[in-house]
Amino acid sequence: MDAGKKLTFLLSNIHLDNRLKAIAEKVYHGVRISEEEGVLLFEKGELGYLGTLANFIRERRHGDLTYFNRNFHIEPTNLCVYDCKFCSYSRLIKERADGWEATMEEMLSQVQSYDGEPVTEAHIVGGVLPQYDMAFYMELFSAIKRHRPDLHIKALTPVEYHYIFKKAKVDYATGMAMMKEAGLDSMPGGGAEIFHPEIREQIAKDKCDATQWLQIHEVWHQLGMHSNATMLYGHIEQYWHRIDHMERLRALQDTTGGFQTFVPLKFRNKDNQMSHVAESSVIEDLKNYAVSRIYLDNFPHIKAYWAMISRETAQLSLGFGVDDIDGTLDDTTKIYSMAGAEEQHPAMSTRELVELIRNAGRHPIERDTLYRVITDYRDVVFEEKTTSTPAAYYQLPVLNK
Ligand code: V47
Ligand code: SF4
Repeated sequence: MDAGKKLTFLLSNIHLDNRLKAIAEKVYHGVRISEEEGVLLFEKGELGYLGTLANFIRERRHGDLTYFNRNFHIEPTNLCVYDCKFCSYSRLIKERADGWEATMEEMLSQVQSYDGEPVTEAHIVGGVLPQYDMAFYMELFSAIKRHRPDLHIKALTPVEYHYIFKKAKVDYATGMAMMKEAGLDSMPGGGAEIFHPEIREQIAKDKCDATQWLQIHEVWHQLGMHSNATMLYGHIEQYWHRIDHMERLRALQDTTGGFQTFVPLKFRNKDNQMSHVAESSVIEDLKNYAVSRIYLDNFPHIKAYWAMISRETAQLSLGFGVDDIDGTLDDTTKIYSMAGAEEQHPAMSTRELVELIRNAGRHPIERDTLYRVITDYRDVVFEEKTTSTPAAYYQLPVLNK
């Protein structure tokens, strides 16, 4: 049954709660839902209902198309002046022996190691340290562009920008314009966590607040540029905090239109100061993707970051509003492996990503960071897999008589 028929079938269900039916009507007619309705979806919407609504929206926007890209991460350092309670990755400066601090040359040689490879994006993000200041990042971006002008630089979050601009005594608009001039192409969605101060102050005290995070994205969008937004969920927040978070994003997007993708990030609890907090279930993760798709009616894409939630959950999420699963990664990020994600060395070949999407019944598209199509895999056939295992391996052993 197609997504539209499923939704009309759901609307004809006489047992469905009237308030949920009213939300389904709104979704069917493309009408925006309110904050109260968003909370109600979390509280009362069961998985099948939410999936039907979210998949209807996803297929109305994208059909079966499911996006991925070829990317790698550069993580300059895991030392950080901040002390976010959920972070398994960072080490405070006093624990310097336990961390890494990459030099400009090391990061450039990481970029050079992809020479001749069809990667399209370098995602640069890490801890916050005084030596990685505005001048350092401007030189890094320029040097990457000199070496490989076509490589898209998706780098740093308002957490770093707020810190380096303050240190350099420049305002956000001037600072972001200078970053653009140096070669920055887009901003990833990190550092958003949960915007509401009631939660933010408990888990991510001292770093940029919600207003500053949103202002930096706003000035970036005003320069005609794009960015993503994340939400770290499934810890001490309540449903209304999630909706409050999405509401602030939806309101800014109404003004600028610069966000491309919303990336819900499931809290992972290994080796951090919140290890006593249980992780959310897969059902909860799927509900969260679905509500995000329904609530954020002005965001083009919803991403499931496969490295964090496992390949199987990424496949499932494609039926719950998700249309993007991030990229190849090439084992270049430690943020989630250190926090307990299933993937200890996250890397997938293009073929594996394509097959993962196809096996979920969807149509794989390799995109660049701005969602321009690089390869449509609808009719691409891969060569048969070869095996290096000698044929003799398959022979039955000769039994001794
Ligand atoms: O801001 C840190 C999160 C983010 C944990 O824009 C954790 O395409 C869960 O923003 N459990 C950085 N999450 C990563 C990020 C990102 C990732 C993939 C794609 C994009 C994109 C952006 O990681 C941080 C923080 O919210 N994080 N520790 C943890 N224990
Ligand atoms: Fe530092 Fe980012 Fe970790 Fe917070 S989440 S401690 S800002 S690296």
